[in-house]
Amino acid sequence: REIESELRLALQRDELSIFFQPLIDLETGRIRSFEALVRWFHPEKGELRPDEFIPVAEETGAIITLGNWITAQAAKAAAQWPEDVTIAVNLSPLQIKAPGAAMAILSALREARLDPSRLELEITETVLLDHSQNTETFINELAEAGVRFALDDFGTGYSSLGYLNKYPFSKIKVDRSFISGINQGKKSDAIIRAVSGMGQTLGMEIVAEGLETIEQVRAVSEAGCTLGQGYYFSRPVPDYLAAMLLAKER
Ligand code: G
Ligand code: G
Ligand code: G
Ligand code: MN
Ligand code: NA
Repeated sequence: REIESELRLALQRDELSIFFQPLIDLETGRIRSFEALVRWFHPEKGELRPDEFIPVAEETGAIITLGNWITAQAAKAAAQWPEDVTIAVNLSPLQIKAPGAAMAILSALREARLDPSRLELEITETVLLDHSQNTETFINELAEAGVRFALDDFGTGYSSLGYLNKYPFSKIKVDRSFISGINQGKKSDAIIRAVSGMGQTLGMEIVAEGLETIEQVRAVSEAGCTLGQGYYFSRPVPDYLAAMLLAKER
């Protein structure tokens, strides 16, 4: 396919870049973390979203090189930030199962001189579904080194409590479909409240993602979420703007 060969070239031509979206402490209003989100600026097609090319990279195996590059770039950017600000990186299931996956992440951290505790890996429940030994080893090895884990898109998959018991997640990210359901006469408010209560009990932070309005921010704070992310606070921005957002508040 066209996009397949173009993606190979994009890697060589520096058409990819990492954007950063802040996670805001809902109590203090300060930035606690940024999520790394990859972007592809195609010379003819303009900006391509990860939904359009990550699946292609997964099919072709390019996700391994691409994923390692993303982690390395994200770690380098985070190394420039204040020490209490962390970086979150999304992982594809294929990345986790690749041989040497944990090692690649640890060496990216070493190279960037970023403490492992400042990296958070976002994984979705689908990753955990097949109960692969590789996945378990990957998570345990990195957790041992101090890397944190966040369960992404929570509520869209199986939402198994078994995963929360088995793996050392420090955050649960409530999927934005629940946030957009707030005040819509749906049960979203109650679900967010229940997940927050569970998180509190388990010592995990609950992130509300996709916050677009002040009403949503108020509702999720009220429901017990401790962190918020979304266009209400900031869109994903390039590294120099992320640094400026941090400089402004410190
Ligand atoms: O730049 P660095 O040495 O960290 O790159 C490691 C690998 O990541 C290389 O094999 C490179 O081809 C690949 N890679 C993936 N995406 C990009 C990109 O957008 N730019 C560059 N320079 N390398 C990329
Ligand atoms: O950035 P955007 O909201 O368009 O992201 C769309 C989807 O692509 C999300 O599910 C997000 O997790 C995923 N995504 C964004 N950046 C990365 C990345 O660097 N690696 C992987 N594996 N997925 C990403
Ligand atoms: O699957 P994941 O949660 O990693 O996806 C993050 C995606 O959500 C990114 O593509 C990002 O651009 C998008 N996003 C971030 N904030 C908002 C928001 O407030 N509204 C909407 N609609 N999308 C958002
Ligand atoms: Mn994510
Ligand atoms: Na998510």
